[in-house]
Amino acid sequence: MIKTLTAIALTASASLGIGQAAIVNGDFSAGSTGFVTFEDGGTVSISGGTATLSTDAGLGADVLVASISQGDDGSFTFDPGLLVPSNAVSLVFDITQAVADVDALEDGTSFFGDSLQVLLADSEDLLLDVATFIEAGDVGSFTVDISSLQGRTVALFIDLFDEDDGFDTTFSIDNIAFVLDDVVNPIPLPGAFVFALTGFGGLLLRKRG
Ligand SMILES: [Ca+2]
Ligand SMILES: [Ca+2]
Repeated sequence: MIKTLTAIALTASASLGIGQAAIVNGDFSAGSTGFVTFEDGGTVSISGGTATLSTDAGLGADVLVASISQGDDGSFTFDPGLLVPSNAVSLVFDITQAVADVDALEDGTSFFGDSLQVLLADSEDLLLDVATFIEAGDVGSFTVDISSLQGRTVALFIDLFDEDDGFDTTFSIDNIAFVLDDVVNPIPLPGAFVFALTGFGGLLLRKRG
């Protein structure tokens, strides 16, 4: 009986804290380890614990000019994919730089501005993909709800798009991580039961004393 009560009490008092599971080298402290890099009209620089993607002067052959990815080699094979923990609630990352400079080689006629896309692509269902677009000036910490991707295999893409907006734009990203909900099915206890447990513990203490 005592063992049962102890087990219930421990479960009930399980931590409600939030923790993070590492995406490999999400803080870029190990350089480009864990990431696949792509450049075609843009430049990727990973140094000082930060990844920086910049559009080059002029336009690339495609609007996608640079990318870093994890969980895929850029050909959407998802091998090896990135497993989203079953208790992951969000993806967080910091944008520490989002600066636009005039690009005289662009016409500036595009309706769209240069942007950085942070994308979690689902390996089986495009409709589950979660994407966020960052534009010039968007510095700060971002939190993206990924509860729809719990337990699924995905790939993380940080994609830089160079539009014909008259600017070259540089983005720096850092501290990419999953945020986990640590709660493991807590059992709600009625107040009277908690009171009884506390009293029971007190009795034990007095006996031992
Ligand atoms: Ca450009
Ligand atoms: Ca541009």
